Amino acid sequence: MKDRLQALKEEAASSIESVSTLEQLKDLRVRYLGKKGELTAILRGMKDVSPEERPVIGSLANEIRSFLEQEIAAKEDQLEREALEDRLREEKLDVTLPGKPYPVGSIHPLNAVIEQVEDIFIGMGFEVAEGPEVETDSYNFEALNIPKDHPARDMQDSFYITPEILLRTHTSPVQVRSMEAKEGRVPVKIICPGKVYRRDDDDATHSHQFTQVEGLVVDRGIAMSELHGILATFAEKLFGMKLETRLRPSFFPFTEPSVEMDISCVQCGGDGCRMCKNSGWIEILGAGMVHPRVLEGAGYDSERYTGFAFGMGPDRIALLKYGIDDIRHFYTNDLRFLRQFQSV
Ligand code: FA5
Repeated sequence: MKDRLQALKEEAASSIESVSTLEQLKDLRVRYLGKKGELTAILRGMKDVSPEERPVIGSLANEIRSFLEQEIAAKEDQLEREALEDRLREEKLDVTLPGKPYPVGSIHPLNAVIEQVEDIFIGMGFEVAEGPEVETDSYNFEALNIPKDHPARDMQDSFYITPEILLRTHTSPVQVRSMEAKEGRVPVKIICPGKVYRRDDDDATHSHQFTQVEGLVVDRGIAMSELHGILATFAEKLFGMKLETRLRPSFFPFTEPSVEMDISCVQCGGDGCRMCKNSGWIEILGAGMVHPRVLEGAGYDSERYTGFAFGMGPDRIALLKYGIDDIRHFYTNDLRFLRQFQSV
């Protein structure tokens, strides 16, 4: 019996040694140490062993059992460690590999200019107002002192929806809407960016749909000098350089006096180049003191209050700022064009 036990020990030890999976090891444990296992089967023959030999055989059997249990536990440890190492090897991440490039959009150059304009005026205490793009003839023209026979009211110049409703031709109706909303209170200090529409033929500097930013300040004692100061500060901030500015007399039915503001050419600094048509100056906006009739019409006593207004075209400003040669690039969504403004 001793020999059988010894042989079992050796056979089991070598089987344990040679298994390569945890499954196989489990089978071996059942085969040698289980209730119906080989060691138990040998011990069943104890009844035939002489009483003197029984304790010897018994202790040998226990020794073999605990030896095999230790061997199995050690093998189990080893197989588990190997399995873990295999998994780590398979799941290893190479963090130095370049990532998948996901296309990221960017701000459209026109919107970038509008956002910059907004930031500058907000920094000077203005609020951003909004108004409808589909506007009444009354707000777009009448309330702005634009008489019935003004050429802008011609069907050839504006997009009419009905005789009384049209796509706004400028952002100036928001002047009137903002004053009405304030119900006679001061100060009124707003800018209004937005889309406008005119029946202009599209070319390098004209679009039938373009953007404008309107500005309006109404308070006691507002003078032309404030208009010039604010707009000159704005222009320098927008172009990020020292600039000369000048006001030239102009005409708008809703401002009196009316002016256009020129800045020294951002390309040549005033010496004369193609961009400024050799004049050294570039016009960037129209402005003026709000006409008393417009103030009165919107509920403000023109004897007590004065104001100034201005309107500019971000499309043309963006052409200047980024040296773009054709306004139509802004509206044709050519990715080759738009991708050049990723960092703007
Ligand atoms: C006006 O529209 C006035 N409402 C501006 C104003 C507001 C004056 C407040 C005084 C007080 P004007 O028609 O000049 O003005 O247009 C203003 C700007 O819009 C122009 O300087 C130009 O930059 C831009 N603009 C005009 N027509 C077009 C067009 N077809 N395409 C692109 N930009 C245009």
